[in-house]
Amino acid sequence: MTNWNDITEKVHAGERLSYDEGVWLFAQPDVIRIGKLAQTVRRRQHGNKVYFNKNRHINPTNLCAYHCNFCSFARFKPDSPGAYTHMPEEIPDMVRPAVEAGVREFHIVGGLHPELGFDYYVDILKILKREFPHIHLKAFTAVEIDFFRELTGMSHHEVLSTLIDAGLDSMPGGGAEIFHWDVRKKICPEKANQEVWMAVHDTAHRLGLKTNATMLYGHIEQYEHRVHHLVALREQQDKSGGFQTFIPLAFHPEENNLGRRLNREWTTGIDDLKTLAISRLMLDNIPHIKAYWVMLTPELAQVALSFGANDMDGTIIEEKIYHDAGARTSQEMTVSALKKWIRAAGYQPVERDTVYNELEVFDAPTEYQPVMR
Ligand code: V47
Ligand code: SF4
Repeated sequence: MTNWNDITEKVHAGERLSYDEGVWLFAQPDVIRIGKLAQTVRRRQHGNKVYFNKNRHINPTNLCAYHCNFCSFARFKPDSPGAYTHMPEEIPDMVRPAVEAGVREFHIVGGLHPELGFDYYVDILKILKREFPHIHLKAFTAVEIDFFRELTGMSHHEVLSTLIDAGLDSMPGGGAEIFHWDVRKKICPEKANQEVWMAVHDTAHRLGLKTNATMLYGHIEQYEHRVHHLVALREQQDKSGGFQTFIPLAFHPEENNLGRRLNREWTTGIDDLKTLAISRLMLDNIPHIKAYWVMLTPELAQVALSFGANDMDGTIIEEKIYHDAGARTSQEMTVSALKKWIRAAGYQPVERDTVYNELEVFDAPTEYQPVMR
């Protein structure tokens, strides 16, 4: 029978937790105890450091050929209220102020445009790389890559190679949602399934790209589905090794079918912390766990740093996916605010680039600092 003593011993010995142990942990009400265990792992791996970066999100279009039930961002017709498409040549001027302010990464994801072809996406990378060669382009989820395969008839390998030639440097972790088909068929049946999502990341890793992974939780899934998801990622990482960060994504219920039709609600802070902590415990081969402040709120992200997370994401500047779904957080965080949140939680802020080279290690907090308001 699974019990705290065995799990604690395994965590202290650096041994891998099983699927059953993951499910058992989710069922435990003692989130502090789960957090303490996750913190043992996090401190062993990263000491007192918390990473952030200077990034800017770019969502080129919200027109989408798919209809995911949790999505509040997509529009389906060019004349639908709020629908937009930025053409590639418009984008540099949109993002220039961020570049001038020192941003080092563009995080580029968006809708699967039903009419524009693959060249639209290739051109976005080419133009941004030409204008801003020093900026890292972290672009397109595995779902987008698979959509490009469908558009062009090319293989994932050919699609990714073309994008790398155009300037792609790494890939974000979106589109993973919940892999288990019992859930996936209800929330996003059109999307690349588990096997395809994994195959894209496998190909990316073999082409030398680092990628991230996510899990969208807090909608219709059970704990078993979450643990199945984590174990699937862990197995893929054993094979291809290129995942660098895992980001649990809390479902936001406004303006989407799941929120409206099924009356799904916001996740609770306790579930958010538990999910982060168990992710840290289960994913023994993925180095970083991100507390995405836009989604969690900076306040909860700060607490998450003591529940296994070691990364806060970055400055972001413009965020649409979560704000369309009801997020009340701001769109942007300055570097000095990020540093304050991190230091006030008792950690040492470290500015990183996208692939975790340390760019600047800031002073560790020496005394308690009240959080700025
Ligand atoms: O794939 C969409 C999720 C993802 C909702 O790699 C929603 O560093 C909650 O993947 N409620 C895109 N979540 C965001 C993403 C991401 C974010 C930050 C950092 C990184 C990274 C990746 O957002 C989608 C989907 O899973 N999403 N709608 C919603 N209503
Ligand atoms: Fe389209 Fe992505 Fe929204 Fe699904 S989650 S409807 S693929 S924009």
